[in-house]
Amino acid sequence: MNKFLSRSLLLASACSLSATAAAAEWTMATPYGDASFHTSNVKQFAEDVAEATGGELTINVHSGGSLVAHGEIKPSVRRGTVEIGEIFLSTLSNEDPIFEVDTLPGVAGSYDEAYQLWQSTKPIISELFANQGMMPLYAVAWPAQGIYTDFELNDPEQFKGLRVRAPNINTQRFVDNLGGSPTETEESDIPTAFSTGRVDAMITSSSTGNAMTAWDYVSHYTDANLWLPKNIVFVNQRAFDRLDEATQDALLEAAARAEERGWQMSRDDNQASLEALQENGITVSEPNEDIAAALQEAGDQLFADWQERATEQSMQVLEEYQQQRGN
Ligand code: PCA
Repeated sequence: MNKFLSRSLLLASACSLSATAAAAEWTMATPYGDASFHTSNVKQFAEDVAEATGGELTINVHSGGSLVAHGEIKPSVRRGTVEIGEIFLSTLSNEDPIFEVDTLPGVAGSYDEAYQLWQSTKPIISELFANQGMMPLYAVAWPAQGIYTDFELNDPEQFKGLRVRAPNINTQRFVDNLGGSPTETEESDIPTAFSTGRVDAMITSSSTGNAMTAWDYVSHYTDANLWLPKNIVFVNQRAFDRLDEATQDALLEAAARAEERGWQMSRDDNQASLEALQENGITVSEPNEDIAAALQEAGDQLFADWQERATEQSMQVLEEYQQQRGN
């Protein structure tokens, strides 16, 4: 090799080395599939970050639990084997009851209230994440939860023994209170749960019903406006600290935009999904009086049980939120 060529090769490799050292590449694990608006939002967020940082930070999104199963996403981000993740927040309820406050009936029954609840609980939730070396970036609500059945739901007796798919523990307790038989099932396992006869019904949103083509398994959606639970996106603090300040700022700014966009996407997707369900033959209706009363009773019991479990700090946060909400 002549002298000139070897010098330019050396230079070239030095340049690419410094480029790799400066630019960060992150792995992001999410639990929901590509048909979910949360996943579209995450992907847009990753694109925004790449653009705003001029490629200094690339986030590679692995959706639908394809890289890490839902239950392993938080531990993986905590360890730092994955830098950033998204989860259904209330799945952390066994760690602290504050994580399931958004899956309680009567606490927040509209997008505005759900957003206010997020603002009120964000400091305590951020503190709990910080204690484990992680930082929340943003959270977005799902549309209100309702009940999918393969019959017209018009009598509370129909809940007796009904095998209902639920996305978290609190929803399972709710089904129990109604006299049904709950099973916790990931979104990706919904089709198999129905086709193998493991469940007859499910509690989830218009959006998930639409994304999972609920019309293949059920005929009715009772739009019960139970609660608006959230997904949360969070980062490993050490990975964040390794970024230079400009990149950190760009990431936080993109996260703020993702949060704002996500709440609007949720509202829009709710409308679009309710239409899609009906276009595909699902009967959508509100609960009749008897069903509404049964849901109320099961919900009151759920709330009373939560109060038993809640820490003083969580109770205080909830009371402050309720005062701000105006009752
Ligand atoms: N969809 C997710 C969580 C709540 C929702 O609407 C699910 O059912 O798994």
